[in-house]
Amino acid sequence: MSLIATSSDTAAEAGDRLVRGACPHDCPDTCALQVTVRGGRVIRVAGDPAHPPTHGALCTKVSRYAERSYHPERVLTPLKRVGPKGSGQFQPVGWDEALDDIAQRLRTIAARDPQAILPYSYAGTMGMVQGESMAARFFHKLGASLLDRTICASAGSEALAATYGGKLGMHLEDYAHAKLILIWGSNSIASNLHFWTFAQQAKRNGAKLIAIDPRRTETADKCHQHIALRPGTDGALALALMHELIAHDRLDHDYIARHVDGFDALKAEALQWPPERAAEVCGIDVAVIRQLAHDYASTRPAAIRLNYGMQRVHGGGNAVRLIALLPCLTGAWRQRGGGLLLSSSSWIARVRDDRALQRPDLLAGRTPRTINMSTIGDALLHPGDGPQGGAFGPKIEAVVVYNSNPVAVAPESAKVAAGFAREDLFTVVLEHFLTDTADHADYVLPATTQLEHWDIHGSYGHSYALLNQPAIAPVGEARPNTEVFRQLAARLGFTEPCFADSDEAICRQALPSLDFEALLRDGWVRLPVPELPFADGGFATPGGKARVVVPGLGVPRHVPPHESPASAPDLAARYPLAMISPPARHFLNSTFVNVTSLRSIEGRPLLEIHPDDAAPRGIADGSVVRVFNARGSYRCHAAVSTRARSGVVNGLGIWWRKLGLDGTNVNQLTSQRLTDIGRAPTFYDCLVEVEADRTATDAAPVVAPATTT
Ligand SMILES: Nc1nc2c(c(=O)[nH]1)N[C@H]1C(S)=C(S)[C@@H](COP(=O)(O)OP(=O)(O)OC[C@H]3O[C@@H](n4cnc5c(=O)[nH]c(N)nc54)[C@H](O)[C@@H]3O)O[C@H]1N2
Ligand SMILES: Nc1nc2c(c(=O)[nH]1)N[C@H]1C(S)=C(S)[C@@H](COP(=O)(O)OP(=O)(O)OC[C@H]3O[C@@H](n4cnc5c(=O)[nH]c(N)nc54)[C@H](O)[C@@H]3O)O[C@H]1N2
Ligand SMILES: [Mo]
Repeated sequence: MSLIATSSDTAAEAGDRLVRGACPHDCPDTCALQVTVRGGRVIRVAGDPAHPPTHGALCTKVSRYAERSYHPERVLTPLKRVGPKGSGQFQPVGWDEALDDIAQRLRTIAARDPQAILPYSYAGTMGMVQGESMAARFFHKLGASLLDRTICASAGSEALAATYGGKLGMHLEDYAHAKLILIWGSNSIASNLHFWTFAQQAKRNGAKLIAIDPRRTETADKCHQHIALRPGTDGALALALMHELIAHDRLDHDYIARHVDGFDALKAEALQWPPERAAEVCGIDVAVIRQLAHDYASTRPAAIRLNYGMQRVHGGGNAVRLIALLPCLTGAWRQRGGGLLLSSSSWIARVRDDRALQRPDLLAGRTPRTINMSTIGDALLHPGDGPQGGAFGPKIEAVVVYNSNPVAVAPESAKVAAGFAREDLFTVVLEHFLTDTADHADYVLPATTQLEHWDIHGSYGHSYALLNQPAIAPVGEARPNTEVFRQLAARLGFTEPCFADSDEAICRQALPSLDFEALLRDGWVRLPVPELPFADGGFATPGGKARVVVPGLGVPRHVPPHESPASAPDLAARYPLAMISPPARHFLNSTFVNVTSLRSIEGRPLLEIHPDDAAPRGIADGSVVRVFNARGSYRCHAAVSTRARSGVVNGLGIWWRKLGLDGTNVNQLTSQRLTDIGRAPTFYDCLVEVEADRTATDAAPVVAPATTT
């Protein structure tokens, strides 16, 4: 901690403290923060100029982090439910009363079968400490059901790991050296801003940027070319590119011979995909595919920034496998600025001590069932007839939610909300705010924000580790997640010493080989990673080669969407439009929706619809529409715009349900069907119909946000 340097917006004063932190949010950028504290209050959150990925810049959202932490609606005391389930009616209670009662309820259920208790968490914070450390220890010792954390990235991650042996790829900084960048299934300006800086550097040095995305995003606007394919057809496009590389002999035969396992099988598959066939499937011109293959084969260095947006469809896993093989066929990995990045999270995983953090040994030989978070609606409502079949086991009697807002973010949310509304379900939610999920709690426990607790972070988009030191004391009566699980462990009589570890001690346990003093001093350290990861092969697979054929997965192929006019014509006769629901720029999933300054930039829940689809339906720009399918109906405002391609509508996410017109959001329409690999949700594989809502007055939300009574 030192005196802050003078800055343009907030002049430093004597006595100001500068605290080093890390952005906790679920974003590939994981920025290094500099937090200025004056008189015990945070007055400024800025990016660290010395951290190469952050280079002193923050996104609009996180530069408002103090506004979020001091938000007047923040939950500041434990709350106990006083109204019907889901009504969001609570009264404040003391911590001891809340924890005693929660411990008693969990003990009673665990005495019958601890698997009736389910932790539900995701990446509200990506911190290792406030994520799965004390919480994992607690649930392991309890013997609770395990959670399969699939809601975001498991299709692509498992596919990437099947191909390269890990979630490994190009270094973020090296994109500046590329001469061609395919920005594939990613709205980088919205969701990966610090990558965009390097892409712009490349652009200034003459690189061509191509966006491959059904939506004309703000990123696509700034690329040289935009290829608006149909959702869920990326695998077909990748196969046609391979077809062209093979047909015109643009392969790096030496790289393939030494570093690719199973090329002949891939070749046989790709030769089934002449560009004409893919053009038909993808809904794009054949000349576009030929040109793209030519550009990719003839430009050096050629980089791909793949993001998770393209794997939220039935064939998402196979599509990632195919795209990940492209730089292996052209030898793009050889040059700095060539290759691919989807996720870099195996770099941090290699130095993280998960056994120390999570203590799976506390299971003591028990093997609890695993429940998929992406089908939580079915899991809460229909044990026995979900994808788990008859082996589901005991009904879920208690859910402890932290770092997640499933009622808003999980698919088919009518079922999720109905599940959380079960009167016989005991629900505890650790939260900053009364989210849609917290509204369904029996107890809401006030959690600290990143300004108030210790944590330690890796990143899935760069190659550094970061430490977050608390800048201020907890606001109100908030407590770190870890402290809640420590206290519950004590009440349940768990006496292992690990339940007494402090948060700072857990930070020190997490990455034992890194220099903790350097983390304390600088806030971040670069991980021990090779300069050019696969320039000379060295994939992390058993044989060291990139894999075409993977045991259990066969040869990668194009897997069509569950729901599309081509793959489900009967369904498409009723619901002819494909809907995708990518993130809105000023929200982070459902986080920040309640920050007024950010919500006012986004305006209101929108459905982008192409003029050719709007006109025959009599839909005017700004009017209220009803979007529906067999799973549900959702009303929002139409944005008639060529940001949508014809045949595809874009429902920008993820609004809080209670801030929507009918107390619903876009996940009312999405399905619980899963991807080909990784058991992940298929948010962007969803047919709908849209009609003008002639009864609607253009009114403000009819459901007011819940308040504390
Ligand atoms: N501002 C902001 N930043 C975020 C997030 C956020 O909500 N807001 N979310 C964070 C999270 S949780 C994650 S996982 C990461 C990555 O988050 P992602 O959800 O991958 O976000 P995007 O990079 O925006 O990628 C989505 C893009 O994929 C496009 N897309 C949809 N379907 C298809 C398809 O079938 N094929 C192709 N080629 N493209 C398709 C969408 O139109 C959109 O532009 O970003 C993080 N960053
Ligand atoms: N239709 C549609 N649905 C989607 C997506 C989409 O693109 N379209 N994207 C999907 C993706 S990629 C993801 S990753 C998921 C995201 O789903 P979630 O991981 O559930 O993310 P958020 O909605 O941001 O909710 C995180 C919650 O954690 C809370 N939180 C933050 N920090 C802390 C903390 O330190 N302690 C505690 N106790 N709470 C904290 C926040 O207040 C917030 O309410 O949503 C998925 N859902
Ligand atoms: Mo995500």
